[in-house]
Amino acid sequence: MVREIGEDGTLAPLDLTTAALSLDARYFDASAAAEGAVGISSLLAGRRFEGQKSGNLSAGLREAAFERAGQFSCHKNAGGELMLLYTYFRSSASWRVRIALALKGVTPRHEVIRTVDGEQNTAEFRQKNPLGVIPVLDIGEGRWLNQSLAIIEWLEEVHPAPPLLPVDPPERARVRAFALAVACEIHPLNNLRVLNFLEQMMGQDEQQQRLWYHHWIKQGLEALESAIQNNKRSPFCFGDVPSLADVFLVPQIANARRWKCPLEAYPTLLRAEAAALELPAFRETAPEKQPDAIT
Ligand SMILES: N[C@@H](CCC(=O)N[C@@H](CS)C(=O)NCC(=O)O)C(=O)O
Repeated sequence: MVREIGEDGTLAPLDLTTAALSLDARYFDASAAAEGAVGISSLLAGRRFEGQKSGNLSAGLREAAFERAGQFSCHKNAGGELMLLYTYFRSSASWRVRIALALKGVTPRHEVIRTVDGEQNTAEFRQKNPLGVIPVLDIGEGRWLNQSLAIIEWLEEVHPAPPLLPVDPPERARVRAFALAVACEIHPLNNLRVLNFLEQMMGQDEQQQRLWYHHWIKQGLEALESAIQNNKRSPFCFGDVPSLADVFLVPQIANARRWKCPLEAYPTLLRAEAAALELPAFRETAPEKQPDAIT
């Protein structure tokens, strides 16, 4: 049993699950996480433990930490295979999952589903997701997860560090509401199949589709901007570390930019986007960095 020395000198058992939950994303060490370690030694550094000096972890404690953190590792399914993400470089919903996986240090294999060619509509793919949309995450043993938010919340549960939701329940609800505004209010109206329907079934030309897209983006982004415009100080949507809100925001902004939507009216969103894109988990998972990207 390892005991932590509190500021007032009291001793408390060290709960490594809680410790890992409070891991600050800035200290997240992706390479350590690749080994299942989740950067836990940087988490524990600077804290005081019974019988040892601050910042000087005993081999025993380090080992215990790594062992505990290893239980969070979900790179591999029960059969020892890497998880498989069905993705497409331009799919913003898939990008959300790519970001979340990268933030957690989880590296699945990728299988490309070219939605522009209708590969999501094959009977084989619809077995994995009857709705015929990506992303889908194959976690093994015939289990496929769909809906980016459900996938990311699953990931959050099995791989809690670094956390993508704040600790405070009302704040958690605000962050979720922000992500849901993207997932349920903005993105579905601008999805490929909706735009295809406008064109093919309703005879709307490109200009009319653009009008549709711009209208719903403007309405959605205005609401998101006002949801966080009181945040004058912290770089990300809801604080000093990226959350679910940033994971959903960044791909949506990129999508809006691709459709040439004016974005100057959303300075707080753009600031959060810039902060997120400083991080490799956002930058390296971007559409243009994907092997299937069309140049
Ligand atoms: N709400 C779903 C949306 C998934 C979705 O619409 N994916 C798009 C790509 S971003 C897709 O597969 N579209 C195919 C189509 O519209 O036919 C999620 O968050 O996972």
